[in-house]
Amino acid sequence: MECDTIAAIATPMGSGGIGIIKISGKDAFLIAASIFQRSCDPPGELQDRTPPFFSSLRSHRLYHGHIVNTDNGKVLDEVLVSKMDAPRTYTREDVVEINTHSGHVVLGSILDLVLKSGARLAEPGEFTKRAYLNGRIDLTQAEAVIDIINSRTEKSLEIATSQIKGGLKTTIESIRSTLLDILTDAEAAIDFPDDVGEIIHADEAIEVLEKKVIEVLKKLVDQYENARYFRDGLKMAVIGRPNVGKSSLMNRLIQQDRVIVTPIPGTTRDLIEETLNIHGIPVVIADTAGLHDTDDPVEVIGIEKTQEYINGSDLILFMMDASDPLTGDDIKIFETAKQKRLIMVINKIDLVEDDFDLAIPDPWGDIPRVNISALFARGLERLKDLIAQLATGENPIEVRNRIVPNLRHKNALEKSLELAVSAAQEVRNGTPFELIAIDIREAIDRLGEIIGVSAREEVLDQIFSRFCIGK
Ligand SMILES: Nc1nc2c(ncn2[C@@H]2O[C@H](COP(=O)(O)OP(=O)(O)OP(=O)(O)O)[C@@H](O)[C@H]2O)c(=O)[nH]1
Ligand SMILES: [Mg+2]
Repeated sequence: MECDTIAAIATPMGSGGIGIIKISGKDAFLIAASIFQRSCDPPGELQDRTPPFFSSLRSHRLYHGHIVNTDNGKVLDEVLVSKMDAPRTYTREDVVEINTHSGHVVLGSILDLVLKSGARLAEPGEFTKRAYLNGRIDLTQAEAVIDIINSRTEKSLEIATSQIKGGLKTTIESIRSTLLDILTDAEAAIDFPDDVGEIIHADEAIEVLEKKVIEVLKKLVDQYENARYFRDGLKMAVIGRPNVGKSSLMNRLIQQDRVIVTPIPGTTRDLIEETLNIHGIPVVIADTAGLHDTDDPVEVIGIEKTQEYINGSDLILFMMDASDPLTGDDIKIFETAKQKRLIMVINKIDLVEDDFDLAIPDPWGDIPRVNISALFARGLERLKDLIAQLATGENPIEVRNRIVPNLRHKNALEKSLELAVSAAQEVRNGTPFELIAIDIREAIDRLGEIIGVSAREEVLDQIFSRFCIGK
């Protein structure tokens, strides 16, 4: 267990009302005592401070005073200091927070002083990592912290806050404990082969596996699929021939004249990304260069970039011009994107009759389609509904209080699901308990990885490296 004392600036750097420096670890009070002069203390006492000074202050209270550089007696700032005794703290260690005025120089100087006084600069996410290592939160809750910080819409925030309450952890713990019960029986059956009939009832074991393990795991995997875009965001590209109106749609959706629109085909040459919120889904939308056969070297690069972007996208808006019949270029564009989830967007319907229907090849008939006019803002709500529906499946909008695993969780859930299904089948087939126990033990380990009871060091490193310093 790490036990040195760490410190970092916990607020964003910049000018503002308040900035916070956080110190956590066994020497947090000693360090703070050596640089903090309470308003009610007689001046000049800092060097004589001994650990009992800070320990005598009441926990979870704010104290007014000044940060003083003891080397030269210089006052760095007027501050409020909070002292929090372990274990009722974020990290479960002794914690001090120094509330200073927020400015680059003042925060930097005070942090320097704290580091000189014996703390080490915290790594990204290290405070939260300690909260996890000291058993205050599990891994899913630690991940929820970073999700809360990074939430881009209210809905993604809702998911993250429900996870920080520990919903996923409780569900995983309950599946694990069911599997542990079965494993205990299986091991007893191995040790006492003569009493197998009394120890394990195959039908019961299968039913428990089905109802309490397999069904629950399947539901969690489904929930990942249905709601992951609220959490992770959706990457979407608008593609089509030159001049069909891609940039006009992008500008409409983000409600800004961000991209140049002209009647000249080939206006957009580079790929331009923006973010927007569609029914709570954080969407990254990219306007792309019109795709067609060309020798223009600039356009060729733009087209290559578009093709690369299509591969990494979750959803493609394939745009066509209602006033212009399809060409070979449209067919080629369809071919490059057909592996992806597509919406056909027929633009410029202001130029055609109301009962217009674009003639499209038969195989395109099943692809969701929407008629719009980017110029006159028609059909945009329908387009947004369709995007949300395609991203989230049946019940797009209701995510409140749902447990939504992330990709790391989902991979482990799928693996344990596979193992549970195979264990149930083995019980059915009368496979020896030695083999069944292997599957069940591995399923338990996989689930343990999610909450962190059996997580490897590199998994932890990967999770905590996503944090900023100071959290
Ligand atoms: N009538 C009408 N014109 C539109 C509509 N959408 C775009 N336009 C016009 O079509 C022309 C091309 O629009 P852009 O948005 O630049 O088209 P683009 O697909 O981005 O074109 P490239 O960047 O060249 O590939 C402009 O003159 C737009 O004003 C529409 O819904 N109706
Ligand atoms: Mg354009």
